[in-house]
Amino acid sequence: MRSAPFTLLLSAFLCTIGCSDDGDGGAGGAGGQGATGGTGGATGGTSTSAGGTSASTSGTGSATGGTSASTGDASSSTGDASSSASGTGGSGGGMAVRTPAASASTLREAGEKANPPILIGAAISGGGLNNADYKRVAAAEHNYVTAENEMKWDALEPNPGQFSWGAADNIVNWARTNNMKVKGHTLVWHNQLPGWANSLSGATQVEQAIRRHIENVMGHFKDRVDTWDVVNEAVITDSDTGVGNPRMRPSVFFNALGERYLDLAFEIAREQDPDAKLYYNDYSIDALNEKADFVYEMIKGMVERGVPIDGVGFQMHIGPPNNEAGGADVAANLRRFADLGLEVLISEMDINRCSNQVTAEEQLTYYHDIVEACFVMPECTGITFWGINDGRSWLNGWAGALCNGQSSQSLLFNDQYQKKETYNRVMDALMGR
Ligand code: 9MR
Repeated sequence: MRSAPFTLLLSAFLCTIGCSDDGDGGAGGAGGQGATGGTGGATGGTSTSAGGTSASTSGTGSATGGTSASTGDASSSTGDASSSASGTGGSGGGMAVRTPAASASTLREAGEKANPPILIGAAISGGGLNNADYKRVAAAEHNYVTAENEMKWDALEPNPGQFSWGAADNIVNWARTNNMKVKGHTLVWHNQLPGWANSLSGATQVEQAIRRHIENVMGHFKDRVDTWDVVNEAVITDSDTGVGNPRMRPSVFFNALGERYLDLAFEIAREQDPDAKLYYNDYSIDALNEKADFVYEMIKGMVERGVPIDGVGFQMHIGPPNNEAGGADVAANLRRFADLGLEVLISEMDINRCSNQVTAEEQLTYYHDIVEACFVMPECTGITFWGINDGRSWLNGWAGALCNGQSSQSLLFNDQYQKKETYNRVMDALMGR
């Protein structure tokens, strides 16, 4: 396992997904999917224009008490696993467990037959859906979809009040045809914002833009998308590994509204859909580190203020440019968030092998132990991998990932769409092995 000092040293000169000046959305992965490319969709449907967190470390607050098997509809086909989360949190209630399937031949089946079920997701790109093997593996092995780029602000609202739905609709409709649930990603994020949104200023302008965006996007996908990353990556540290001076990230949103932009976004989202699951999502908060502590206090404050938040996504990008996290650390971290009464999710998992910072053996251990940490907790309602096959990983083309033209070897399938040993280790964890 990589020692913290080395990680720190390395991260001191890396600046990638956590940098506040990377608003152009980056280069896209080796598969050629750009951040804004080729929506090809109808435009129109415009405008319904309306109108100090402390950084203290907190205990893990692990639940104590005996275990009790939870019950749930293990046979549900697409598995509304999220419903199983309610009522299981809270430090006084004893720790429930998830029971694995007796047998399963795909990840999806293992998730659906677990009790309670757990969603098994993948980031899906429009480009990937042009490939028959990609589509076959994606649908056979997963029942939860996150659009890799096609539902971001720049893709959906390229001009103020003018929406472009085509590329996102393709993914959402493909998912639904294959009985997969969709997570909307992402409503309010400093990155992949169109230029016009980035140059807004003043509380009124920015609040109106947030409102119009959320209302139109959630309105368009209503009845097709019922889980949302409402706010993404609102916190920054000096290093992308989650270390050093955690603070609210400067952005067009934070600069105009302060921290209350998070409350506002969740409240508008709740007005739009009283039943949707509303999540906060961030990277390098996977382990018990400074950024995770800061985000914990931020989310705790929101829960205490009655902000309508249902859960937190832990991206779980392991290896450069982000943090490393062992299974025990992940378990303790997820537990304290679940004890706030929230769902927790692994939302963007991949493990980068470039530069051998994570060895092949460590990668297998991480995949098994991190998936296991989530799987055993009924409050952990989904595990999403950030892509299908290595060749299309965003990491391959991302400078801070240190790949230098090589494959990041970060996912569960190789370029021939064959299962890798990483797949087997994930399957073992889902089967309680
Ligand atoms: O995988 C996405 C890549 O194709 C884009 O170029 C990049 C631009 O920011 O965004 C990637 O996805 C990110 C996700 O939306 C939010 N968390 C970090 C992910 C990896 O950078």
